Amino acid sequence: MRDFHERMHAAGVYGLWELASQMTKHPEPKAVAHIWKASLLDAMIREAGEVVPVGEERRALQLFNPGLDGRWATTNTMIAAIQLLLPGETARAHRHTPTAIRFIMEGDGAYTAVDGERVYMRPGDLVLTPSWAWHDHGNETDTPVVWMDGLDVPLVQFLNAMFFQMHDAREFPLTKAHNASERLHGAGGLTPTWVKERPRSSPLLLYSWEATWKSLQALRDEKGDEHDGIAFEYTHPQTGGPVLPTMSCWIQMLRPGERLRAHRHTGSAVYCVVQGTGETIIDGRRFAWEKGDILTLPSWALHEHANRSSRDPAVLFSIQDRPVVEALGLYREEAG
Ligand code: GTQ
Ligand code: FE2
Repeated sequence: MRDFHERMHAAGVYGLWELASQMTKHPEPKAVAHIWKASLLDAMIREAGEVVPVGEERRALQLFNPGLDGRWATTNTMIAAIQLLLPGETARAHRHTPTAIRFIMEGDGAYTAVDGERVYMRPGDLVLTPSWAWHDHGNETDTPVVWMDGLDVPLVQFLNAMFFQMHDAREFPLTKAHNASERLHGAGGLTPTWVKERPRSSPLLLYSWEATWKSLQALRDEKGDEHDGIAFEYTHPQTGGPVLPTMSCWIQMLRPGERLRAHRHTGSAVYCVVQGTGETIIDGRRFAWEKGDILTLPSWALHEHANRSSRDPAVLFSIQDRPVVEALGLYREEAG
C-alpha cells in the first residue's frame, strides 16, 4: 500500500482519497483579514520618499497578506499598494495586463497619464488604468501626492496572462486633452452616441470625489443596505456594470452611530478608509479603523461594519473581485 502510494506520487499521480480534505464544505482562504494602520503606512512611505528614488519602477509599498506566504498579494486575487510621488517627480511610462485603480489619499493636482490623456487627481478621486493601457505618473505641484493602488496582479498571475512592457520614452505622447474622458463620459446618465467603441473597462477614467460625495450626501437619509449602508458601486457609463472586468469599486457611508448587520459572501475585498472612525468585525476579530487605514477581507469571512462616532459619517472605499466571481456563477451570500 505504502509502496504503491510512493510510486504513484513519483509518477505524478494522486488518489482522490488522499485529497478529500480539499473539497471543503465552504471556502477556506489562506488569506487572512488584516489591517495596515495609516500611521505605519504614512511613516514608511515618507521614509521611502527619502531613501528610494523613483527610477524605472514606481515608489509603491505593496501590502502582502500575512497568510499568503510572501506572495505578491493582498487578497488571493488583488494587490493593494501605497504610492508616493514627490514634487517634480515622474514615474516612467509602461503597460501591463493587470488592471489598476488609484484612489487618491493626499495631494492635489498630480496626474496619471493613460493612453495619451492626462488625468489630474484630487483627494477622494478614483482613477482607472485599464489592462494594457500605457501609463505614466507626474507630480508638477509643490506638495507630495499619495494614493492607494489596486491591481488584479495575483489573478493575472494565476491565469498565466502576465505581460509587461516599458515604453521607450519616459512619457507616453499626449494625444488627448487633459481629463478628456471626464468631459466625454462624465455627464452622469448621458452617453455620447457618436462614440462607437464599447471597451471592456469603463471609458470614464476619473470618478471625482466631488460627484461621489454629492451622491452620498443626497442619499444619506435613505435606509440603504442592511449589510453595507449607503453603498454605491462605481459604474461603467455605457453598460452600468462594474468599472473593470475583474474588479469593482465601491464607496460606502456609515451614518453617525450606525452599526450594520453581519454577512458573508464569496469574493475578496480591500478597503481604504476615506474618513471617519469605525470598526469592522471579521470572523470574530475586531479591527478598529480610521482615515488612511487599509483593511483586507478574505472570501466568505463573516463581517460587519460600524461607525464608532456619534457625530461624523464614516466612508469606506473598496476594491472587490466580485465581477470575476459573478461571471463564473460562483457568487454566494449569506446573512450572519
Ligand atoms: O503605478 O503603474 O502599485 O504598475 C504596482 C504596479 C503601481 C503603477 C503598483 C504598477 C503600478
Ligand atoms: Fe503600472
